[in-house]
Amino acid sequence: MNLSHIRNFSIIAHVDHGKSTLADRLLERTNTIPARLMRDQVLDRMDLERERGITIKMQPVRMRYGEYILNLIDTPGHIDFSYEVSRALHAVEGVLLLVDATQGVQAQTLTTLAAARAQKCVIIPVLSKIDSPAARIDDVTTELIQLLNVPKEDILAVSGKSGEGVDELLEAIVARVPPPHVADKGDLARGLVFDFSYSTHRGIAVYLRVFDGTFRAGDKLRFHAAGREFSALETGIFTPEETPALSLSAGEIGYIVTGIKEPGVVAVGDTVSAAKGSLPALAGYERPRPVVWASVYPEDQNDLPDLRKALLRLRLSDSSLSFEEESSGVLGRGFRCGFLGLLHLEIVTERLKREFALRLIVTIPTISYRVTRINGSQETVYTPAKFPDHGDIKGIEEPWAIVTIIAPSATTSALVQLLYEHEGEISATETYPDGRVELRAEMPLRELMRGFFDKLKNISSGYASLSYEILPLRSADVQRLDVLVAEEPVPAFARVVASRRVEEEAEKMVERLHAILPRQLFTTKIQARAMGRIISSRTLSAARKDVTGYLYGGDVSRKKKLLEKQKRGKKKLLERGTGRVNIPEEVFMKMVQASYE
Ligand SMILES: Nc1nc2c(ncn2[C@@H]2O[C@H](COP(=O)(O)OP(=O)(O)OP(=O)(O)O)[C@@H](O)[C@H]2O)c(=O)[nH]1
Ligand SMILES: [Mg+2]
Repeated sequence: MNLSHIRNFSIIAHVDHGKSTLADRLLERTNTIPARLMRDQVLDRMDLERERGITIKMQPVRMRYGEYILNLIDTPGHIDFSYEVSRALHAVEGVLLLVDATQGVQAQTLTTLAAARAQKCVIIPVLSKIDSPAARIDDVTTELIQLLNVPKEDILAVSGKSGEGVDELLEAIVARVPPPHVADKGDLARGLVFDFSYSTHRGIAVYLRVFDGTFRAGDKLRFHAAGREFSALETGIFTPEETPALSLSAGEIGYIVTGIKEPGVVAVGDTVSAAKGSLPALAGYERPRPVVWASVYPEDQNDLPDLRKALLRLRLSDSSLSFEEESSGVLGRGFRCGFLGLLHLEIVTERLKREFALRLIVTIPTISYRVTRINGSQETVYTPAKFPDHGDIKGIEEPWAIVTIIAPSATTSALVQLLYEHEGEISATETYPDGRVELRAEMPLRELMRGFFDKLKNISSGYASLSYEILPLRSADVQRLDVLVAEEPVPAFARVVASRRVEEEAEKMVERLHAILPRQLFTTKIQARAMGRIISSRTLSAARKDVTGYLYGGDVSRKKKLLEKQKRGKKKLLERGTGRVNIPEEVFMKMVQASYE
């Protein structure tokens, strides 16, 4: 393969700005996908992607354009999947930075642009959706000129609907994206793993960008970090299906089938090279740091091994997922999982349910805290029930985030108010040519995860966009809040909340439980406790309930059956940790389960 004829590029943009639709047109013009197989956003191959109309996973595909080979990687726009974008950027020399002409520059435009610059990718600015009657081509062009400091002629304009501008775009890709640079290191092959796929009979296929030499089927290869050797079963390219090719050479993007079946061996960011070679590992990428945690339990404990298998399998197609086994007295054994955001959490649990037919309990997501105890020892706590007693704590730290919000100017005052309510500290503001404001603020991650996105959507009628990056830990003023039923704390109901909101939260939780907990045979106190003090309390009056009362006459066996059932119920409630009160399953679930409304 002549290197000067290869172009590797990625499409990056804010969510919904038309990346996958533009990819459709590129695939069409290059006859990569036959017309009969073409459909909207054809690279969105997962059911969930198609149903929700969003891209979740990056997708590489190779196209032929005249004498050129174009390797395109389509990326997701949603912030929760930015790890996909960052990995894609390691494999390419250029990006199409798409900006929706009806929307203008949005928060993720800025974040993905910064990521592409950090990778030294050539940036081709492209206005999208220019066919739309709502397109503001001149305004948005001006925005891009300001943002990128480029002449107007550098900005392309396309429609993924009509195909307008796509031919010019293909020419620009060839002209502006540099061919891959390959240092002459002789014949030794070396590549960087950016993704995987898995199939039961062939095991793991690694997706990689080749930087040196040539890979062929039969080669003896080695993973550097994993320290594992294997024999390449097949090399190939993406059409977008995995399609065998005789070899993969420096500068190309493709896959190698490894035959390795056990999960957990191969990681993205690892280097694959000739087993006997002496080339050092390529600079990989950091594992992403989870932002929120939630526990996932099988509804039926017998499904635990299946859930473990499913998580390991899912991690092969989602390398940002992390998890470890844990047990909770109440829910049995399960997994504490780390996610890159709330949408990521939702997508992962949905995939576990669908792709692996599992019935799951997912707990309310929380963030992590770094706690220093009185004796000086430090730990990261990501389960509220494990948060130490207040008397044992010397200091607490929590992650902060810097958020970038772009919003219509009419919402500015509501936005400032919202930021204030969420402990946000505004650090910079800027006004765009079209009057929109860009606002940067620092705030505790905890506050960002407390419904901030939804509230932002509401106050801006959906016109604001948000992006964020995690900052180092800062000192936190938070407390553990416990809920007690009949004077006994229920560990699974514990939460960590801001000191200034502890009373409000306490009231809310007590109210909620009071409203849904059935009356018991005795008067039952429902309380919330923080810093060793009861700060909210309600009393549930007693209800006398005789389970056999309505059975008159002599149906002894039925009566017995009911009593048996009652006994079993008692046993279950003992297992639930509060000996005196039966917290029915559905009440329990309402209190601990995540809900996405
Ligand atoms: N009018 C018009 N609509 C478009 C165009 N391109 C995309 N759309 C619409 O915009 C929406 C989003 O398109 P996608 O191609 O899925 O956007 P995306 O950038 O891939 O979205 P994510 O991958 O989720 O970030 C869809 O409803 C498309 O039909 C275009 O050129 N013109
Ligand atoms: Mg997409």
